[in-house]
Amino acid sequence: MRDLTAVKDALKNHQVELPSWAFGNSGTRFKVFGQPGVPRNAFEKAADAAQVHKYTGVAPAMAVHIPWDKVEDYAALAAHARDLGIRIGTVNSNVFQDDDYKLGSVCNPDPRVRKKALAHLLECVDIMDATGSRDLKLWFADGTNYPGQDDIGARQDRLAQALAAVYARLGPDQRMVLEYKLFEPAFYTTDVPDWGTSLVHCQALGPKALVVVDTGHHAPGVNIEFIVAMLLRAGKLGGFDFNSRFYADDDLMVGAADPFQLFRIMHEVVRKGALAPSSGVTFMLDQCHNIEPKIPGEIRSVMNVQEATAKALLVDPDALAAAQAEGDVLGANGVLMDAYNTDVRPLLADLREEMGVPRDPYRAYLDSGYGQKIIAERVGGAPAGWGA
Ligand code: RM4
Ligand code: MN
Repeated sequence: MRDLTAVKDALKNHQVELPSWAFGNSGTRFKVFGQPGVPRNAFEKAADAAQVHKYTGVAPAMAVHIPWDKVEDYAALAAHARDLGIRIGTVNSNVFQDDDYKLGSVCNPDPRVRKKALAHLLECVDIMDATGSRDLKLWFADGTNYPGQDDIGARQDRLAQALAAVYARLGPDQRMVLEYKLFEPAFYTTDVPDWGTSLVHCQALGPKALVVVDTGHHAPGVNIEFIVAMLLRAGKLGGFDFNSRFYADDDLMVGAADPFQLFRIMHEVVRKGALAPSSGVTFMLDQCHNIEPKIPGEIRSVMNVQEATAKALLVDPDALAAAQAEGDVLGANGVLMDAYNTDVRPLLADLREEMGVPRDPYRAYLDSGYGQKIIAERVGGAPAGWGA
């Protein structure tokens, strides 16, 4: 039996960061389906993110995506977030939506395009200075579609050069996190396709460069918790982009497709003491709500992360260690499954009551009338979406 006070304390301190873009319109590769009441700008996105925090109590940061969240005054955006009880988190760069980037950004064979991409990344660090954000998230759509299209090694050299320039620009408390994705939009080579490539670059750069694991960015069947264990062992796990996928990068709500995988990942995190904010691991969501309502979708995801985390915290470490040491295969697996099969929803409801938030955040939000209010108020203007 685990000490429930310790489990609850760990859960109270565990924070989930929300992506601003989850509140705007998004879609599939074929169609963006607009929804009424979506934010028109980053200020309104922060208001929606603050709702998720209000009802869950554990989501006090909103990541921004530049230029989707471009504003005149980033310090004012940060102040607005603070007034709403949240903060601006990770700054996500975007070097994949400009005509110039057809053949890549920082790996592009054209030095003019590389320079332009680097200037954007450096601008993102300026924004971090203004918002007080710690992390710059880098994801590159760079790659090639045809054998012979470009030199694989030369592209890595160009990448390393750009990363080094960004690294040199980071302040003492700032970090850069490099995300990988196995394929798409490039289908022959992708310049940062896997955690190994990301890790090699981060290790060459230094302690302020870390790997970010987007759970949707792997081939089916990949053991993500193994990657997590390896990165934690190397002190190189910067954070997660949580979502679910049935195929690849579906960006569905985390814990929707495979809650057991999420539990296994959180078990590695808990086991390595990486749950608390002081561990430096960011637990971010990276989702697109195309057919589901956005704020409830984020609330559901936060609750799914909490359920997986609570179950991971319920694993009895002594019983597990003893079974492992004895080579008791079924006993060790049983310890894990006992925790996974525990219904933690009553525990989480009690925890929320202690924290002063509703026992059922999802229902409380639906009953609050906020969804109807923004539909009535946000009339006119251009709804925020994937376009810059
Ligand atoms: C990418 C990647 C990034 C996200 C963009 C929108 O596939 O997951 O994290 O910023 O999509
Ligand atoms: Mn991502």
